[in-house]
Amino acid sequence: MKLSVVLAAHNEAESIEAVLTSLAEVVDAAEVIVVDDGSSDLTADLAERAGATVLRCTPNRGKGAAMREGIAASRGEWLIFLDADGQDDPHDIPRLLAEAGDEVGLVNGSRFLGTLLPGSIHPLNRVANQALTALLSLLFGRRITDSQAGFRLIRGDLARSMALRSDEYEFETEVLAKALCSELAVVEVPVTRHPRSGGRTDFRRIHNGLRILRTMLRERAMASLSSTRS
Ligand SMILES: Nc1nc2c(ncn2[C@@H]2O[C@H](COP(=O)(O)OP(=O)(O)O)[C@@H](O)[C@H]2O)c(=O)[nH]1
Ligand SMILES: [Mg+2]
Repeated sequence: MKLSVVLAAHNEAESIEAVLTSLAEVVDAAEVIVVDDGSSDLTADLAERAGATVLRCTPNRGKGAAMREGIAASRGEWLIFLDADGQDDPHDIPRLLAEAGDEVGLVNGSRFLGTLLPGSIHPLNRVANQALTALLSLLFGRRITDSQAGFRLIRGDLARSMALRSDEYEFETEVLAKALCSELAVVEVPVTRHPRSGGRTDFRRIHNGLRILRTMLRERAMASLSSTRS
């Protein structure tokens, strides 16, 4: 299978090399695409030195905008998404790949089915994540355990055909909602979540939480609209 790995990275100079090294030990990807939009540190140079294809975009627009650039540039039959900050463990990738069947569109790496190591999630984010995940499950009629998972395997054609518009952290919700509305299956596998190995998150709880909620409701409304039309 032709595999592309897509990572959004913003000021991740402390972790990017280790993530790419560990990735290369685990999978033989056809391409590794790092999208850096406006880091003020050496993220892009370090990623290039580690052998990744680096897309440099300016100005900084957020994780979703970066991921959309990476997806558009990708050519893989399947795409792996993971964080560049060391929170996701490339050693979990074989577990994701094992689910890549003909009927499957997206394999979600669930931290709640797996292990959240101490310091890997703020208690408030954990509660908010679980509330948003319960709402998404209700809205889309499918029990999901981690709506905000960034660690995923997705069919390349499916990802590239989604008219994605997320600029920030609502990207995860938009991709998951669109996959749930596709004809293909969404499956979940347990993954381990580590604390950040350096740097810090750009996630702003209220601002980004509201964007996630708005995206969830919009995707549900759009799905209902298109099913009444067809
Ligand atoms: N290119 C790019 N990547 C971003 C941006 N914001 C976050 N990321 C990356 O997206 C991934 C997840 O972001 P992070 O802030 O760690 O989210 P958290 O794990 O939910 O706290 C990391 O690899 C970040 O470097 C951004 O504005 N641009
Ligand atoms: Mg992170």
